[in-house]
Amino acid sequence: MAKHEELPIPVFSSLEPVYGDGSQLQDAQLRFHNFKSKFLEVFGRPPHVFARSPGRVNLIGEHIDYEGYSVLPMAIRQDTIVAIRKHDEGEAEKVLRIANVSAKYTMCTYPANPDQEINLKDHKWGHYFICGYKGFHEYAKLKGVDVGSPVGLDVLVDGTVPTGSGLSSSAAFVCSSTIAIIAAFNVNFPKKEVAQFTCECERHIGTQSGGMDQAISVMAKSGFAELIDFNPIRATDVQLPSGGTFVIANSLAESQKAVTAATNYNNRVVECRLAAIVLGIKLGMKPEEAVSNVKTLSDVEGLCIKFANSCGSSDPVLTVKEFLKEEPYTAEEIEIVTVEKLPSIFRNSPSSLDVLKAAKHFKLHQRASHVYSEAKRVHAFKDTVASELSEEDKLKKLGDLMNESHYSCSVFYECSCPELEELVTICREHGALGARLTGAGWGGCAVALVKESTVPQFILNLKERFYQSRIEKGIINKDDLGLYVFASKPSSGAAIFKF
Ligand code: NG1
Repeated sequence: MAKHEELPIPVFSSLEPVYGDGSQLQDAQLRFHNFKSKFLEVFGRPPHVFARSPGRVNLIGEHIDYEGYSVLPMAIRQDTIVAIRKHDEGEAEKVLRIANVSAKYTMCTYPANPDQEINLKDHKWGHYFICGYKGFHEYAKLKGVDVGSPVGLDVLVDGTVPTGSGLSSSAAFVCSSTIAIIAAFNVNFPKKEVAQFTCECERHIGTQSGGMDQAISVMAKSGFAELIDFNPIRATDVQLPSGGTFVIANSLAESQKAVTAATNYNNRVVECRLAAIVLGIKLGMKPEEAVSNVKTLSDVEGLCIKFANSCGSSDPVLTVKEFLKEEPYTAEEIEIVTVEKLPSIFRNSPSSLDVLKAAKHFKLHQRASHVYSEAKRVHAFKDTVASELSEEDKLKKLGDLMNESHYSCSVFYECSCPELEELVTICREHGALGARLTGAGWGGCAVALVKESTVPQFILNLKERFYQSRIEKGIINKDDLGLYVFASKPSSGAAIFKF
């Protein structure tokens, strides 16, 4: 039997396989009914096909996917749905019209040219669709699939993943767009290939994205979290212990990842690369060789472990402590080691050059310590789930790992913020076995592991301690609370619907 990730994106003729048969299905039926009507109203013709892709919550393994390390997310029920109509070749207007059911997002129009550049200086929500459009064409070309000459597309989008919340609304949007385009062109590809090229094409938006979000959105299976490995992409089912529930709580601080990329997300990617190059050189590589071959901390992990072994340990963090100083490095200090100027090292990556312009110093010790220790926690989490421990002990150990992960994100990776710190503390004070920021951070959501039987009370406590004052200040509406704090079960991955 073909492995799960080698199967194509599933095509369904009804909503049940994705939305089940309970109240979620009823909501979905109404949503798709209204969605179809809206499409007709906006474009005057019905859509040919629909696609959906879910958001995700990352349980553990933060900011390590782009360093080549495995992560452990699960898909959530919130998703993005896309309806699409591909124009006939004869239709005059060769434009992509991208509309949204939410009035907040006005229609975006782009030429049908797949080679167009995305204007990053003028950030528009429709740019994410263009990432998928470009990605599809790039991949089809690579695979020798003839897609004909460019034609217009009418597209309608409806997303329920809150934006800027660390639940991967961007990947849900890019993946559902790409999959809708795939379906509109009547082709399909294995899930692992879609996961790979949607990751690459989301980088057109300017973030040096790691691949976790697209991988889980495309490859998720209902009822399971997934251990996602990279190079090559692989998903292994992880059955979570039944007595625990993951509660997601929004800190209400919006993280604008694309806008703050140069000082936050991409900055960390650059710092990790520099840490890896410096470690490589200190552990015996020639500077030239390290600069051209070392891309990620996983590339020099072997060298770090070898050194650690010589000290009677197997922990790469020991090597980091030995060879990278705790004080932040200046560019000049790093250049003495690399024997090459930083702008020259990153000359092929405009977004990294933006990082160098914005950065005053580089915290190599802290970033590398986080990455190596977090990579270990992911495996400890997976091993705990599979262990013979009692359920009680398992949940406790998983909670501890989540707490350690948060500490490392907050202190070493500095991707938390005051609102997330407050929320995580409140979660722990009210019985969470563990709580941590999830996703890129700098705002967005926390995820807490809570005993199933205490979930309703836990959510009530969060409401009182965290949300009530924000409701009173008018930051959120009390009727919307369910959008900001909810328990989540692992949902299924991307799908195409042909009704
Ligand atoms: P968010 O911003 O939460 O969707 C981002 C990256 C991930 C991963 C996490 C941090 C994108 C699309 N996603 O997720 O690949 O690096 O941050 O673990 O950039």
